[in-house]
Amino acid sequence: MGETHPPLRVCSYEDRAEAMDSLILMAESLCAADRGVSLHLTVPEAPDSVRAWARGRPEVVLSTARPEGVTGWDVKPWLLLQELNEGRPEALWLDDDIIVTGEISSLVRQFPRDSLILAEEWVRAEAVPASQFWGMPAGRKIPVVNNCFVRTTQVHRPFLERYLEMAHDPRYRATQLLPIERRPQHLMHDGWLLLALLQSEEFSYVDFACIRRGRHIAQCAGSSGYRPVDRLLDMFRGLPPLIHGLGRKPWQSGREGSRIHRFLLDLATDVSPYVLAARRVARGIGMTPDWLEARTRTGAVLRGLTAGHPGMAGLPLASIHAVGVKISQMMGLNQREIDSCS
Ligand SMILES: [Mn+2]
Repeated sequence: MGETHPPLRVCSYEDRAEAMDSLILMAESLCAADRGVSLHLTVPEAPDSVRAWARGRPEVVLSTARPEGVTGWDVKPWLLLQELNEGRPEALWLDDDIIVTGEISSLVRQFPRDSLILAEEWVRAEAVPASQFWGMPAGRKIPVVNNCFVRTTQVHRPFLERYLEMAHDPRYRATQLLPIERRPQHLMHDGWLLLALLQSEEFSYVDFACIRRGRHIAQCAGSSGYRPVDRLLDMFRGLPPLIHGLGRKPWQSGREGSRIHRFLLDLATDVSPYVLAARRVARGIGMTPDWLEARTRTGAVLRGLTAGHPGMAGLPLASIHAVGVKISQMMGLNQREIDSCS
């Protein structure tokens, strides 16, 4: 007889009106793909669309009050601590720009019980030293990780409390008001608070692991965060259980740049694995947001030829892009470029 586990508690948060569709699509995809989770969504003043969706899913708890003193900047440690403080053995933060296509509760079980589980970044790079700024001597070198996926257990409470404290720091808060290109590296976004803690001597005892880019999560940054070889293999082994639409959001229409630049961005959006996976979920529940429609004729053709397969439609573009990325890696990709996609 197999071991039985309590449902894995997943939490997420959204307070931007333009991101409500993506929140519903993440939540719907998670509940449909994984019977082993319970989902706690915190959506201050949730619109009717979110309330109506949640009513149809008994495994979902929707909190509509704004937690006191919580903003978009410190929400992750705050929500995770809330779940752990209520006595749950573990809690997982999941970004809402993700589509879930497989069980993540069983994915989590593949890792050591008390590992802090994060996600591999779309590129491999070592994180610049960030702990010294916080007065913490460095203890170890770590790779840049992506905190779209943060699985914590009771042993991580001191870590999360410090993370929350750092998120309240006025120096961090002031930096978050600056445009991204003016922020120093070590204060770029809340992921860097987590990296600083992991680097520090004080928290060097925290055992952390990452879900794998490609096999476990498609990190859809530009066209090749989800590599051509993985796209081909996934035709046979199935899509990765998580598809993350990091970087530019398809519901934000950028109109800057030259005509060709705009065309390429629109085309990349049309064949984005995140957008195509989101479209499948939306169809299943009769949702038709504009941002899932093709913007270019080429994109519509590629979708048609591949029956809208999330990995295949973008394969030609990803292959061209992968060559470009190889060249920039040989020339030394700088960290700011990596960060601008988180
Ligand atoms: Mn994200």
